[in-house]
Amino acid sequence: SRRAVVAAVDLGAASGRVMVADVSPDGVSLAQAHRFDNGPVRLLDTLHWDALRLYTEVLAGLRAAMARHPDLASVGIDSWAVDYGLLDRDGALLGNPVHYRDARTDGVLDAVVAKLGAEWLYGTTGLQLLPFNTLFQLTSAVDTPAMAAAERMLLIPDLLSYWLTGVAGTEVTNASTTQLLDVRTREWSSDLIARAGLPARLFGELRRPGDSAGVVREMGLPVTAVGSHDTACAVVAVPAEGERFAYVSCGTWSLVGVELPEPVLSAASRAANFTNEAGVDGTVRYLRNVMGLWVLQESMRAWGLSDAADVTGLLTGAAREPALGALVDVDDPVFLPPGDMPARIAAACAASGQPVPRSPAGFTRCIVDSLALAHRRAVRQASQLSGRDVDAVHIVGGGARNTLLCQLTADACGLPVVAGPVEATALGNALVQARALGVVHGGLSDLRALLRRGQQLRSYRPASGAEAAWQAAETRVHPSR
Ligand code: LFR
Repeated sequence: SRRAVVAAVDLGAASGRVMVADVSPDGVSLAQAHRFDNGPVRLLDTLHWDALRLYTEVLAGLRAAMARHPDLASVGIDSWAVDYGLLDRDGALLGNPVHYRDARTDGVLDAVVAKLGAEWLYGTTGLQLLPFNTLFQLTSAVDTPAMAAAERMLLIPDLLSYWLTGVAGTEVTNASTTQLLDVRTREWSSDLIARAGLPARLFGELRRPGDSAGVVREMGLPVTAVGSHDTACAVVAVPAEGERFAYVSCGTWSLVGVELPEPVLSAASRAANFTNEAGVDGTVRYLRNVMGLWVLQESMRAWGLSDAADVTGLLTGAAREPALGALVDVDDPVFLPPGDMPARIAAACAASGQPVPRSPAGFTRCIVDSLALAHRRAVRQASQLSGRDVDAVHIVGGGARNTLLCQLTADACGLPVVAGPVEATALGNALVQARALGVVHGGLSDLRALLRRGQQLRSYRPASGAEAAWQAAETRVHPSR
């Protein structure tokens, strides 16, 4: 057929949405059926996700989408990576999924790396070392009663899909973020699983984007596996022409990198902590996690600010602040956990002999400048380490709305920035479904060409002569390099 209406469920750390996409070879139009807040729930000492509430909201969104579009042909689900639920032999959930920012993994990365060897681990999985990778979360929980009873580990999108359909499966793009997949074969590394002392029974059969993944029992709606990792969907929807582009998938995190046909597993790549995550169509998402707008979101929480108008106010104020004043290394792990973010930024400024920002606008400027600097660093390293020339930087996701960040990223990188689409993740999710349904055809470049028709994109030219100041800023923040 020439057209399909599909639902894209996209769960982020701060909010979830159910979008409806009308896809045809002429383009995609997107509308929101349901949106809800998401966030951690602290029970005693542990940060959790409220998995049953997520399920309830997803179902409410699907009902709303169905009511408006009885011709809905399929649904695809994506979310943030690495987090999971454990199921017992009856398929029951063993405890609430734990949030990746929880402290239970403190020190675990170092212990596992000491045991397995950083080089071997990188050569096997191709993954950057992040303290919350599923490998480390599972290791931290290996002696718990839940683990003893566990028969299956399902990542968040697969868990929701299981509850909707009764069918358990594991989608490969998200599985690649666990640090338990073999980067070459894209199958579970049984060797690594054994050496890490994890039960092999937890890791079930893998499915690929485009595979069918059951039927939502309540409404008979087919589920199609997409890139269930949100970043995999977002990269599908980078509206680039050709291959000489870098992307910043910019939301709670900034995922900064390039798309490659093969992984890069060099010593330099490992030292720079670049990751080779599995993309749609066998591509490699060669990128690094930059701490992202989390730093601003968490500062806003400390200031008692939360809505879109508050962000606009802060950014307007920040734009009037002097450029490249105080700068911090946003990727310092000190900024990872929840808590008083302005206090941590102030401490970092003071420790490096810089003036401490004095107002929310001042802090916001420091955050946005520091983020643009981190984008520069990651774009340049991605290009150098992979040998891929980059002519433009695409910013997709919510951060594409942040005009200050987009302009500063262009200035810092010395490259044109193309901003948008804001809803890249939902668009990538929908396009993979539409292709599986036979409505659109071809590879990622064809899907991207289709996307360029009709998306509102905004271009930013780098300010001339800005590079030297950003080069100097880089030396200030990373003096040893
Ligand atoms: C972005 C993202 C990143 C992943 C982080 C934690 O939403 O999925 O790709 O590193 O969340 O899961």
